[in-house]
Amino acid sequence: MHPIEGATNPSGSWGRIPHVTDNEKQSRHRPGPARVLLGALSGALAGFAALAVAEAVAGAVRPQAGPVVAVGGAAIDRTPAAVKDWAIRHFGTSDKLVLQLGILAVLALAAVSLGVLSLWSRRAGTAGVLLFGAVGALAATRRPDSAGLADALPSVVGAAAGAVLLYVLADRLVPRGCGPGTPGDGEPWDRRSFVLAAGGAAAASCGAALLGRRLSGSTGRTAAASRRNVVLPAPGSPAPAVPKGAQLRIAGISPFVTPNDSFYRVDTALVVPRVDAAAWRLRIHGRGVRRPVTLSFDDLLRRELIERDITLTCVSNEVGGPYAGNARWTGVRLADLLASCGVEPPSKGGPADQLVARSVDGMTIGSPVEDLMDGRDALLAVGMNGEPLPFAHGFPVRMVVPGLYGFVSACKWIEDIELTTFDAYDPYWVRRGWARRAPVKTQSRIDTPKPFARLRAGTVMVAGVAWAQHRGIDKVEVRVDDGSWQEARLATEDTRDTWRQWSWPWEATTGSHTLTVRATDRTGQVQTDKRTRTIPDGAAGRHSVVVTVE
Ligand SMILES: Nc1nc2c(c(=O)[nH]1)N[C@H]1C(S)=C(S)[C@@H](COP(=O)(O)O)O[C@H]1N2
Ligand SMILES: [Mo]
Repeated sequence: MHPIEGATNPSGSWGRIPHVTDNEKQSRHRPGPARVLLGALSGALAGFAALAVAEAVAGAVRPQAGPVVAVGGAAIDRTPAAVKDWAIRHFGTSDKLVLQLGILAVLALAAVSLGVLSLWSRRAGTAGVLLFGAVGALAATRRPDSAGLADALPSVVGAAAGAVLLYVLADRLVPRGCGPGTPGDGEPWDRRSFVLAAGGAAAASCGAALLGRRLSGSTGRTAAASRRNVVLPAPGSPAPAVPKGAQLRIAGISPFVTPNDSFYRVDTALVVPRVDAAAWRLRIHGRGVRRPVTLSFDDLLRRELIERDITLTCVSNEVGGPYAGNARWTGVRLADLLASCGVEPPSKGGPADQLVARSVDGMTIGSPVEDLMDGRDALLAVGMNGEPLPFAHGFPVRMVVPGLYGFVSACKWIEDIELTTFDAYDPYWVRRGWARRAPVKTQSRIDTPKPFARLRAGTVMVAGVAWAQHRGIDKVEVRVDDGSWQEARLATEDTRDTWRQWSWPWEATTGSHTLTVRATDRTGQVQTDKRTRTIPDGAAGRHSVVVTVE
């Protein structure tokens, strides 16, 4: 370290430099480690200030317009399906946390680099900060749920704050008399002024960050209060009690009814939308809608409610995967609501064959109108297992349709229903290579024993669930290694829209064994053994589990 680096300048002002030789000028272009460190610190502080201010402004404007959420959302929308699949497989529902941490890591690295860069050129450093602001602003305004130019505000204001701060801090690291952007370690610099500016900025940023939390928290609190205030009326058409025999008493089997807090969650939302039910509206319009309507949450609750058990499955579920759940849903029959708006299915001459549901976060999900009006219990659901929908599962209102994968039917946080045609409009997932129409494929899963379990020889209960929503499951068979198929015992059927548990007692013999399961649905279709990928319309193939018997 240069001896003068640590020297205190009592006045806190710049020392005078009487004369600078060319040689010394050269050396000023190479700041020593201490100053580089302070440059990096300045960058980090500027980055933190930019984010904190941006989030505070977003808290006031719209939480979804914050740069991290906006850039993250844009990244999700642009991620190729294969990468998204990989992320879901490896990180499960933490994939979004991983993405957010990744964005923050990139930002931190960029901020630190820009801080060091500004030791040479303050202009380049601040321009870099503004460039990041522009990226955030662009991402925020181009999101499908963007409210327009106002969404650019958080990133723009944040970046401006960060840029000014970086300029000010870098200014204090550059000795006077060297000309702009020629820092040198041999020169005294404004240490006290730097510490004051840096400390003040850090404190102000913390204040902005806290303010941002409070502001976005208050919209969340209004929504939470609106959810607490919901009293679901008793359904005019309640679901019959689940038959006793639908739930087998076997350790390790998926419970027949999936509790809300363990129900799988799949969506593109980086931050779960928190919608205020009191302010929520649903608009129904489009082709063949003779009486377009806009409904409030109370309007919906005043209609006749029905209650149905429906198993929901995700097209991204691998064979044997976890993205399936069964719940008791309360809601309005979508077919009745559509009929009351004058909508007719294509088979009765209606001009629209696709219903596009749009959510508050800009998701679009298309379902065949014919399926929604063919007599099945397609729901605009308001309740899940006896309580208002949890925020993560679509509060205040979502769609649930028996027999269709979630990505073509189960729009959460729904706010708009447009009747159109498959020719005229491709919704979100279709634009990313997934199928336009996707009925659920017949599937079965071994829940127990677990893969690579070590078992004792003797009787082992092999058990799991099988589903073929809206067709029903008629048979499940299990086979050990290359042996013959053995018929499993089926639990009592609740409805053909729900999954069905099954079990088979196995006389396990020592050695390594492969257990395989297959289901047959009520149309007589046996679950295929031909493996297909999840994209475009769902994985096919049979689940097997390898175990060791000792
Ligand atoms: N708004 C919105 N709704 C959505 C999605 C989404 O990304 N955004 N994902 C769909 C998919 S792919 C599935 S499988 C189901 C999952 O519903 P769940 O999270 O309640 O289990 O929601 C559907 N509805
Ligand atoms: Mo899905």
